[in-house]
Amino acid sequence: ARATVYGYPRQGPNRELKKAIEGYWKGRVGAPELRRTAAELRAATWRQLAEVGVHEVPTGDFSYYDHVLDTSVMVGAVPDRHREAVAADVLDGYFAMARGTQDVAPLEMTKWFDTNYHYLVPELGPDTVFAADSSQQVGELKEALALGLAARPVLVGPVTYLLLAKPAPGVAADFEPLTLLDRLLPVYARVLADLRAAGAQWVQLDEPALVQDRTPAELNAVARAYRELGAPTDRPKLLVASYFDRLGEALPVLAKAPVDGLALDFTGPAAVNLDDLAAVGGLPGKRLVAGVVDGRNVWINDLEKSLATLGTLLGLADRVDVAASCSLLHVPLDAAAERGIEPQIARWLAFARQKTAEVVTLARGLSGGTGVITAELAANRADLASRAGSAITRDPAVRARTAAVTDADARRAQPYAERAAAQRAHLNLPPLPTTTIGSFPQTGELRTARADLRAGRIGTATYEERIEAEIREVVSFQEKTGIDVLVHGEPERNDMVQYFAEQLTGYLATQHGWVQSYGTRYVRPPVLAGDISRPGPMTVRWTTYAQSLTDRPVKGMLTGPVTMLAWSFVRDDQPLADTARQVALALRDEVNDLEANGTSVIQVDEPALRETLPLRAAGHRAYLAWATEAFRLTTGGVRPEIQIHTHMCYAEFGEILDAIDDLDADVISLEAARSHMQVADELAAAGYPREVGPGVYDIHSPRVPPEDETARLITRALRSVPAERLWINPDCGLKTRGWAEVRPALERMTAAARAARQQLPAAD
Ligand code: THG
Ligand code: ZN
Repeated sequence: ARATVYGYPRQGPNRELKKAIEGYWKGRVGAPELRRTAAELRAATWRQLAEVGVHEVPTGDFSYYDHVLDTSVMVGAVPDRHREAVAADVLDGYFAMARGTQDVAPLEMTKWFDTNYHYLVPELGPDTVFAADSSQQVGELKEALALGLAARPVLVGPVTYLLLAKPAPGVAADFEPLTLLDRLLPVYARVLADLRAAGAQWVQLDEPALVQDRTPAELNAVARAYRELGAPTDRPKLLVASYFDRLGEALPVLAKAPVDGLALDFTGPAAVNLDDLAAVGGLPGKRLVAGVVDGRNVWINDLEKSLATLGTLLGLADRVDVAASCSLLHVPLDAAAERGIEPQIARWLAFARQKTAEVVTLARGLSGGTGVITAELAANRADLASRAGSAITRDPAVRARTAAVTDADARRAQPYAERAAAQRAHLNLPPLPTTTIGSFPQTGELRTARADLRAGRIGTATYEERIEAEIREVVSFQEKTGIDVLVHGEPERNDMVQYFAEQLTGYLATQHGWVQSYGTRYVRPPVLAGDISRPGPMTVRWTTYAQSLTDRPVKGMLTGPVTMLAWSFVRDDQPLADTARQVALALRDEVNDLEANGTSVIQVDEPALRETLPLRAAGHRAYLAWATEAFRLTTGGVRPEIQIHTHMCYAEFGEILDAIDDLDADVISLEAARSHMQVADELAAAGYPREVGPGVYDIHSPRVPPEDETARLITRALRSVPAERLWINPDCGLKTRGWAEVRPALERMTAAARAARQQLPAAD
C-alpha cells in the first residue's frame, strides 16, 4: 500500500501566494515574478510531500484563483465577454474572468459542495465550442517529474464539471449543461493523451458531484463518459475520485466502467461506502484509493480504527492505497505553526501536514503490519485518550444543562399573533419601519485601532473610547437620517464568528490557520474544541451604550448557532446537533442578558442556514430539525414584547422556506434587491405569516441606488407582503462599504420609506 493526497493548501506557509497575486493586481509584482513564486511554492510542497513518504504527488491542484476556473480554461469554455481580455493577455484575461473589470462582469461564484471554498461557475450554452488547452496541466506535471518525483495529475471530472455549470447569460434558464457531454469528452480525451505523452502513468478525475442525488439520466451520462474516456489505448490509467459523501447509486456504475481505479471517502457518514463496495463485489482488477483520514476537519485520526477499515478493504480490490478523504485544500497548513494553543490540546490537532503524515503511517502499517508503526500507534492512542478524558471536551455543567433542555425551552411562550400585538404596543413603530442589518463601514481608523491594541501600542481604555466614539457617530447619523430601529454598528467586531468564538469557553482561535475561501481571500475559522459555555456577557456593553444615547430602540446583534458551526471547524467526537445545542444555550444567555439590560429588539443572524444543508436530500429533514431547534433555543427565553429578528443572505431560499417558518422569528430580513423581490413572492406564496424585510438596497455593489429605484422595490414588495408586516432595510450589513456610499443610500432609503407611508391607505 502507498500513501497519496489529492491536493494541498496553495497559499504557502506565510500566504506568499496571496501576497504575490494581490501585488500583481496592484502592479507591484510582475508576471514573471508571480509565476516564479507560484512555481517555488508548488515545488516546495511536492518536495515536502515526497520527503514524508507520499508516493504519487498531486499536480494540477494548484491554482492562481480557482481550479474550476482552470478547468474552464482547459476546455476552452471562456465566456464571450472575456474573450478579448484573454486574447490580449492570458493571465489578465484569467483574472478578468475571476474578478471582472471596469467593463465586464466576472463569472458567478458559489460554494464548492458543503465546504467553505467557493468556485467560479462555468457558463455554458448550446453554442459553446470546447477546445483542449492542456498547457497548465502538462506544465505542472513536467515540473514535478523534473524533480524526480512520481506525480499524478488531478482534474475536475467531465461530469462534475458540467453538473457545476449554469446556462450562460442569454441562454434559456432550462438549458442543461450535461447535454454538452458528447462534445466535452473528446476534449478530455485529448488532455489525457497529452498528459500520457508528458509522462503521466495515472490521472485522477474528481467526480464529487456523484455523491449527490443523481437521476438515472445523469448516471447514464457517467457510464457513457467513462466508457468513452476508458476506450483509447494510448491513455494514462484513470483513477476516478469521489468525496464528501457516499458514492451511492454511482458506485456500481463506476465499478463496472473501464477505468483503472476508484478513490472513495470512508470518513463519517461516507463510511457506508465500505458496505456498498462489498455489495457490488468489490473492485476486482482495480486500484482502490481509500480516503480514511478526514480531509475537512482539524482532528487527529483514530489510526487503529482506520487500519481496521483498510484491512477489510484489502479483500475488496486488487491494490489498496491510502489517502485523505478529499483535497487538503480545506484545512490549514501546519498545526505545528500554532504557538498560542496549550500543548495538551495541540496534540489533538492535525492540519494538512499532520494529516499527510497520518496517511503515510497508515500506508506503512497496512503494508508492513502494526509492528512497523508501534510507536505511532502508541502516541495516537495516548492523544485520543487525552482528548476523550479531558475536562475541556467534557464539562459536566454544560452536559447537565443540554440534557435538561425541553421542547418548551425551544419555543416562545406566546404564539406569533399575541407577540406581534405586544411588540406593537411596546415598540410603537411607524408602518413600514426602517432598519439596517447591523454593521456600518469598518473604517481604516477602526482597523488601525484594533491592530494598535493587539500590538500593545494603545491600551484597552483608549481602544474602548474609540469604539464608543464610533458608536456615537453611527447612532447620531441614524437618528438624523430617520431610521426607526437603530444598531450600534459593530465597530468592535472583525469576523462575526471569530468575535463570539474568542469570548466562549471551549472555542480555540488559531494564529496561522488560514483556509482559502475564494481567490486570494482566506478565513481563519475558529475551532470548536470542547464543551461550550459563556463566562460572561459578550455584546451587552456596546448595545447598552448605544441605547443610552437614544430614545429609539437599538437592536442587539448576535451570530446564530448554525452559522457559528458552519464557519468554524466542528468537533468530530459528538453529533453536530449536540454542539449546536451547546452553542445555542450560550447564545440564549446573551439574548436573555440583552433583554434584562433593556434591549427590546434582538437580531440573531443565520446567513449559513441554507449553505449547511446536507448534500443528499435524505439528510435534509434531520439537519433542519436540529438547526431550527438551535435557533429557537437561542431566542425562546424572552418575553413576548421582545422582538426577535433574523437575517439571511445569499438567495435560493426555495428549499428552506419551511425551515424559515420554523425559526419562528418575529422579523426576517433577506437579500432581495438583486433578485427583484422574488424571495418576497416565494415567502408570500408559501403563506409566511410573520414580518419580512426584503432588502431594497443592494450593498454588494458600490453603486448608490436612486430614490425612485428604492421606491419601486418597495411598491414591488407591497404586492406580496402586506404593509403591516413589511420592513424597509438594505440587503446585508454595510461593513464592506464606505461612508461616502452608505450616507446617501440610507438617506434615500428612509426618504422612499416616508413617501411610501404617505401612500398607504389610512389605518381605521
Ligand atoms: N466568516 C467566516 N467564514 C465565512 C465568512 C465569514 N465563510 C463564508 C463567507 N463569510 C466568506 N467570505 C469572505 C469574505 C471576506 C474574506 C474572507 C471570506 C476576507 N478575508 C481577508 C483576506 O483574506 O485578506 C482576511 C480577513 C481577516 O483578517 O480575518 O476578506 O464572514 N469565519
Ligand atoms: Zn447578509
